[in-house]
Amino acid sequence: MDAVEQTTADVVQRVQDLRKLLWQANYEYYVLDAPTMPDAVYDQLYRELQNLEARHPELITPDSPTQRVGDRPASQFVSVKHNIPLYSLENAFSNDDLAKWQERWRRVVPDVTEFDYVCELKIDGNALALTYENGLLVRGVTRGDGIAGEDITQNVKTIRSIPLRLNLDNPPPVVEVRGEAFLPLSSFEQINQEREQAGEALFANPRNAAAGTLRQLDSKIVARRKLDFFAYTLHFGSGDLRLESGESNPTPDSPLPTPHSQWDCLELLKQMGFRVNPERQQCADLQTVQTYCDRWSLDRTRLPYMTDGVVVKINSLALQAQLGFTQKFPRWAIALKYPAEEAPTIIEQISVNVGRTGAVTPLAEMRPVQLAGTTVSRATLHNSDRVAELDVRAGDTVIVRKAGEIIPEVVRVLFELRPEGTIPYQMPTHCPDCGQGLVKPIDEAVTRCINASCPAILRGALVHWASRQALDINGLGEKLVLQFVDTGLVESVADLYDITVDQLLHLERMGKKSAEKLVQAIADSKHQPWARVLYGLGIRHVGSVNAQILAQRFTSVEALAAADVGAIATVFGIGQEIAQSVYDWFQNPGNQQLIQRLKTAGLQLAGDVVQPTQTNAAIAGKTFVVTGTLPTLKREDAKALIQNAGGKVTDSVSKKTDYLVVGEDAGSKLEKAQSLGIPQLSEADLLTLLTPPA
Ligand code: 1X8
Repeated sequence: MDAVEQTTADVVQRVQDLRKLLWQANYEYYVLDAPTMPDAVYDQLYRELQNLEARHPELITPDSPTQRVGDRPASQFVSVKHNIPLYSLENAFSNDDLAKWQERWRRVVPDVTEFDYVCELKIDGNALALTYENGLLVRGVTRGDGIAGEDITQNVKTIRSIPLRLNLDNPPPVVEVRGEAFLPLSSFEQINQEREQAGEALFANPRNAAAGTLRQLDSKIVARRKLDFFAYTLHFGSGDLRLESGESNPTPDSPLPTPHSQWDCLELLKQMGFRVNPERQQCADLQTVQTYCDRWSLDRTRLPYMTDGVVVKINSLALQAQLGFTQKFPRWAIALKYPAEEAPTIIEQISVNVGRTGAVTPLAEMRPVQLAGTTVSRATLHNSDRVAELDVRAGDTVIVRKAGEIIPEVVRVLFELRPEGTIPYQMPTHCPDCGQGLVKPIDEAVTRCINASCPAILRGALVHWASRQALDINGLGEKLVLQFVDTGLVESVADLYDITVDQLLHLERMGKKSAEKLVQAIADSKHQPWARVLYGLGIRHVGSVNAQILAQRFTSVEALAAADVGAIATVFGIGQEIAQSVYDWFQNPGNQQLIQRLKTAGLQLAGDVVQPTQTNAAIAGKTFVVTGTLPTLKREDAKALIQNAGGKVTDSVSKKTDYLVVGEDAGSKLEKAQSLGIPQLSEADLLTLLTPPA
């Protein structure tokens, strides 16, 4: 059973707590323009409340956040009713949702066999409706609640990418253009910097900064803030929908071509002088749509503006008109959202894990939740200081985050939802694996088990030894390692090389074939190069890159073991702390013995590392700038790798920069590189370049 089993009284409480939290979030979002709750978290808590209310309709109250249709515009601006409502889009969260959507709309028009889609990026901004009369911009209105918005014409006119006059010789009497106003990331950062200096509250994200800017009463301030706009729909006339296929031009003598598709509309908008997002794509089928979405869920980090998904539209306007709208959404379009990176869930228990360095890490065991496309049920709490800082307890509702490749972590506790009777978490005083007392140096955040023969440390060391970047022993995973250690078969990494097929046959679920395969895989690992062996030893601060660098300079284990800290630290890219750690490791008699045994077993403890410098023309002599957070490499490591391959690394982007290596949250350097047309590399691209041709 879950730690927090819910009775009816609990349900009443939960419903009330959820409402309070959502009210507060709404207030922060709509009134203060300073939200603290991520949208994905809001959506999920909202859905939880909706579900509870569906199951207990007697609990629904008229003021529940679920009962609100939309928000009214603020009072300072004049409210304007839209001629055509600004619909919101139905959301899809998976390819499955997308396929269901296609099935659904196809059932409405069973005779339609030929169709295609247009994919556009979903800009995380603020929708605007712009009205042009006889080619002149006369009104700009926010989306508001979709029925009525605020007239912000003066502010709209400050957006440089919105034409004040359409680029048409014979403009139709009335044209309505819709699109998304947004703040480029660089402008957002600049505004927040200025606000910080002025001691003002920061905007939580570019969308809110844009919303706050559009609702500024002083349009001079708006003008300074560099809002931008992408146009995406086009309506003729003041009333009903856009042209249906076959309908004549709105002004018969105008040279305006009649659009028959969304694609035509985008082209026409461009012709009329609007900025149209360049990443749009026509897609013949859902397969192509999915490829587009997959690509942009990754590549979006390279864009100088925020997107939160992909909008998929049926291309044909005739088909769009045939399908029409539901109560809330167009049937002919859907928004595929990028997988959420933050979500609320409930902590069932806090446990600890002892790693291969003896570091004791508190772990949150949680109700499984979907994050960034995977199911997450455990998250790291890092260390006891962090647990204390978060004040996270079993039973708490928390927000967990998983971005891309990053390990899931607990971001914060929703204290409003804390049940009665929880107790603060206390780290264990003794190792859960070997029972020895744990140690936490005063000046360190990490609690450690320092028992060299602790089975947890041994297990970690073995898993690391067998891992892909180390000795790459196929078939030796966590489950088997657990058995090796529990049965006492393996007490050191070196013991792996003495294991026989017969010994393996005594283990659970181990057949002769797999036993032979494993013994062979272990034997094969003896051919792995010295740099990998060095990495496999698991010396603190010696990741695969540092191992590579060290093995390149010290071409045998004897040379490395004989070097003093100073000699090690002179290697480029290796700092004092790393050097000390390597030196200390080799001073330990247990480690010296391990090296002797590995040598006897026949592992490669010497050898030249391939010198990419000599063969790698792609890197040598080129100038690189590294920016943002890379998925696996530290920025310093990436720089060291480039320099070791003969490349130059500088800190600022200029015309002389050959490549920009870009990670997440890249800022102004990325913008500058884009403006100079400097090619960008992902970490994967860089590693490919670094790999010397075979
Ligand atoms: C909202 C958005 C649309 C598009 C881009 N960004 C958005 N935020 C687009 O169609 N290119 S459409 C839309 C809506 O209909 N609510």
